[in-house]
Amino acid sequence: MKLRKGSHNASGLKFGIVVAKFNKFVTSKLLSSCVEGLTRHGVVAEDIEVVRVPGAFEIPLVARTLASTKRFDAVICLGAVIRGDTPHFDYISAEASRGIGQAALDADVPVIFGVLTTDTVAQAIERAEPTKLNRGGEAAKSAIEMATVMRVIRSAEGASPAGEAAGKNGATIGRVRRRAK
Ligand code: INI
Repeated sequence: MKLRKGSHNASGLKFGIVVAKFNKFVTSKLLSSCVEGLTRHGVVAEDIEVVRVPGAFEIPLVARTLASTKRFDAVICLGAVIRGDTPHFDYISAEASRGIGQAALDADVPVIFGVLTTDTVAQAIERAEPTKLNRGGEAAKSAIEMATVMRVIRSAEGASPAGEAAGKNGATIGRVRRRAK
């Protein structure tokens, strides 16, 4: 059995971030935690590009466009859809999640779902708070892990079946030794 995994060393990697302006009191916190998470793992400010869109509904098109440029190792989508008294929530959250997933598949680049979908404003605030659940920081970590594991998988495509190789950014291409029975 072979084990392929990413790493948390993101130096030299480039990230695009799409952030919704709707519910900015939440999404601005997601954005700052996300940028902080990236830089803490070695990403420099010049390698982060942020695009603002009106609401979560608009995220997928911009995410797909950014990802398709192939200028980024991953694209991170940040938004906050908060349930109200109408079915609006269901349409927007469904379209955002479906479209973000599709963007990754269309562009063949990791696209991370950092969109909160909550019943209440309090839940959204809790999830955006840097000292609490901090979904912006989590999105950054997922993006780094996906970017590095994709590099590993792609570099393994041409590797010899018997060989072991060290991936870039400390990621692992190796063999899992079988345990003796
Ligand atoms: N957009 C959000 O990002 N979050 C919401 O909670 C929200 N609500 O509740 O309406 C929302 N609506 C705007 C939507 O994303 C589009 O920007 C708008 O419909 C224009 O296409």
